Amino acid sequence: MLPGGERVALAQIPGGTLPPGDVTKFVTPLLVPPVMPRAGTIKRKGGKPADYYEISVQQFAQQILPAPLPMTTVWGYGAITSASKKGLLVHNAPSLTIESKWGRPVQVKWINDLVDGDGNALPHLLPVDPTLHWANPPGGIAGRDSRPTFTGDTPDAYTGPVPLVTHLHGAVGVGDESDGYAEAWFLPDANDIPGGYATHGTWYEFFALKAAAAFGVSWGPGHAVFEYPNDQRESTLWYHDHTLGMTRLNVYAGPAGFFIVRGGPDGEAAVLDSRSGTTAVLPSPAPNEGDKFPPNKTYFEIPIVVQDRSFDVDGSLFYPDTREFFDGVVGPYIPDGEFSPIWQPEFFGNMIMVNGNTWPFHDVQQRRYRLRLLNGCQSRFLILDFTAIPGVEVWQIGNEGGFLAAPVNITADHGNRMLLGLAERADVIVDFTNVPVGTHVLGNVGPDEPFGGGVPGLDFPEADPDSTGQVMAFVVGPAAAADPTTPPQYLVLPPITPLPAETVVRPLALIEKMGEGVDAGGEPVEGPVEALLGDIQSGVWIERMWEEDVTENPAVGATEVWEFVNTTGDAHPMHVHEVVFEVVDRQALQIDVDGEVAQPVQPVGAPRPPEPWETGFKDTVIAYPGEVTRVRATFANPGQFVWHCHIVEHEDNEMMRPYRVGPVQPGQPGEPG
Ligand SMILES: [Cu+2]
Repeated sequence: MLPGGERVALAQIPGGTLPPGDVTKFVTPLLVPPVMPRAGTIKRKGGKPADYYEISVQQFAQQILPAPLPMTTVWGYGAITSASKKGLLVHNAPSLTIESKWGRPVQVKWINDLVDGDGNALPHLLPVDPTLHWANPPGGIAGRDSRPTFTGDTPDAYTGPVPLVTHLHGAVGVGDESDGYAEAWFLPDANDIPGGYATHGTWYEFFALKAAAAFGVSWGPGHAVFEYPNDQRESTLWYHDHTLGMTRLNVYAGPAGFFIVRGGPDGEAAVLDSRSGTTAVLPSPAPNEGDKFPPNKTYFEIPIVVQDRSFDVDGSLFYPDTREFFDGVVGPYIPDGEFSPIWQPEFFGNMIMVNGNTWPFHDVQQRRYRLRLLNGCQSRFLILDFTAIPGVEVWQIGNEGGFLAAPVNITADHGNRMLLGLAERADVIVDFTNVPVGTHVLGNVGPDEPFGGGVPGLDFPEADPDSTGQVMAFVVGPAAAADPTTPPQYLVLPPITPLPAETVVRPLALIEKMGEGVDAGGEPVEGPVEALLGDIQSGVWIERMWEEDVTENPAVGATEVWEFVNTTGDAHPMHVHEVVFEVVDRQALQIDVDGEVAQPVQPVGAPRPPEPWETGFKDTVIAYPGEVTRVRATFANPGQFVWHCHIVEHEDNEMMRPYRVGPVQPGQPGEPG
């Protein structure tokens, strides 16, 4: 573990009533998510044509666990309209992949369809803690998007209609009206919304007007229409819910999917083969719109999302309904104390789900594959471990922002292991050419607890080898044909254009707030109450809650370095909306006699350059404890966005802040119209 203080709480690997050992591994084939069908094409005078989608979130049952174990009730996105007769109107978790082309905008009508057959609102599948600063629809117009105050008893979980708002993670240059701002949520258009409830968040109407002006679209009950410009580098994005104080639960319930931007000057066609100087051949095809489902084609390019989940014996998703689950704290809970009664400081599922199935297998040939990997877990850092696959060779060629500066040989140079923080993506070439025919398991040696950096097995215990230490199996068979793809060592990736020099350096703080509670035996327990962000003035950090005014306000077009000063004991994957950034460096911080980061904050020693897989551009970066992690970004597009930790339990309880590019917008919430 890197310096930075004591680990304050151990994660609990126990889960629901279904033990991981009762779930047979490697009996379910990996789902290769098909492509989301378009509802149509929008042609605009003098503008670019756009792909148009109509996508709802619904509740349904899915066979996540292998049969004959029960199905699981989940939520997922799915198209409700298809321009083509062959389009798949399928709701699934993860959802179908949106395939987009560089320079061609995508417009989506996002629909909250969490209603039952009678049109009445469905309650949440999971326990919603109403004591956080959250969407709070029952608060009405005056009390929405607040931290409600309670008197008397500790409140029970919220069971009313569910707010949703979709964020496209990795979308660069998107208008703020389309970014899925956490206070732009909306309830389903249900028959039975209780009187006095807010049906949408604080920013919904302001953004509805902006969207109408920008794209001529109209928002209404239960839906919003967002547009993504897609003029960023070719890259792997993903879409998921982003509702204030509920993201951890909404995402755990299922709604998430891949969104791939292809083409452009930094796209696949610009990857060269160094032997010939001509365009290289990467493993393909990926699924296409119009492919059959289940597929009758073999795919050599596959998106893979790894998520952790726990289940009860009836197949339902398990997520703790009491703080006690985390660290034994039974109170005092709000309003008698400062602990939220349900919120978990972190959550670690005790099973691994890949593309919507626990521990699937995938038949592969002795040749190269391109895998677009995503860590979609709640709090779990993954260290994907290829060491049990003899003869495999793994090269990383891309990350969140597209292709790296150069391919990275994970096998030869990095011990055949790949660290993947929450929401990070890795575009990898996995070469099975020399892997013996048979079944081989992709492992995980990341911890079953908060991650602080360091070496598996040395600085922290590796994940349980019988459960979360296994991810999926590759069943290797002979190649059906010669492999036409370019060996990764010959790949010349598109040149990276560095950002301009920064004009502002902005020190920012990652903070954990501890509280004093008691366990069931009445013994005192110290535990996390919130995770927080803050700014730093004269080397001293200042806690900033979500409700406070914007403190990060880059000018339009400014290039800034943001310094994530991690004062906590754990690593946090920091995500900035709207931009991709360069990782500049990391540097140790002066530690005080108590082992805490000293104030005033003082970097010590030589800065450490980014890791080889952090070249190019990223949208999420691991900020290690006791270090400052510096990133550089150009803020080209005005508007109101957020930056936050992507441990979704942290994000939901204050580890997210609004930021604004450019001046206050006329008519924005909180400002005179
Ligand atoms: Cu965090």
